[in-house]
Amino acid sequence: MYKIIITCAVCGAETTREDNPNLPLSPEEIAESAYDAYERGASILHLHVRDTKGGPTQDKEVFRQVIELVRKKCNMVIEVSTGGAVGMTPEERLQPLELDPEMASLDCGTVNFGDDYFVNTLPFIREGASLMKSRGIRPTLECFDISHVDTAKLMIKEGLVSPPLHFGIVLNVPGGVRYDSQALGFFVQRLPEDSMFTVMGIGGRASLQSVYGALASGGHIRQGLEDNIYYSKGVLADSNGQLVERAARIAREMGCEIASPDDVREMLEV
Ligand code: KMH
Ligand code: ZN
Repeated sequence: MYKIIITCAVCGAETTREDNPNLPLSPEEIAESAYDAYERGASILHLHVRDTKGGPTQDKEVFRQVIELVRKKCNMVIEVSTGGAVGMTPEERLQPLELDPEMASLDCGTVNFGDDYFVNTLPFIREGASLMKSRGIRPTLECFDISHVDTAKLMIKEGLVSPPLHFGIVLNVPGGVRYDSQALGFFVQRLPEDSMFTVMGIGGRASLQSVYGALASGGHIRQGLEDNIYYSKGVLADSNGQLVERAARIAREMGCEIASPDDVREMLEV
């Protein structure tokens, strides 16, 4: 039995306090919420940051501040987002890579994002991949569509991404591929041999389904208020840690061991 990695996506770029009043926004709140998630089983922090008004920013100085605060508390692996928020420029989005984090998300294609669309052109993906390669940053190859898996394979063929491979299969973004076990199975089947993957389900139902889906298909788990604001139908989550704790409990009940940050470093060679 492999060790299960739990990533916590603590605030994202789009979730607001109106959606869930427990959303962490300031650097201190984000770091505190990440630490709570770590104590309850998370080993990777998927990190977005917010400006002083609570809006999304890719300002590397804010990332630096949060990373320093997290580092004072625990040794979680930090995966910075290069997705940022819909509408941000490529230059803006890639800024946090300058901090040489251990990991970063690399979104492998364009997708509807509610009434918006999230743009990831081939030149942008190549630029992100080559920056990550030159800086020794392990990408999480986020795929919202099967074509994105093929794009990730193209990056591998072009020598811009190399093993160990870690994919993020992102299902149920409004306007994207809906979550169901057949869709998840098809994605998994299309991944290169020996890939590791984390399943991300957006929205309350899909997020909980993704925990079971990951465990059933040999993948890893992501939870957090970026993906889902609910604990159960109509009941808001009281924290990121609460969602992580449930996922860790389910994984343990299925006989799995939860990976520590150092296990992640070994598994993903970060
Ligand atoms: N906020 C979304 C538009 C990522 O972190 O790489 C993109 C996103 C993906 O969250
Ligand atoms: Zn994200």
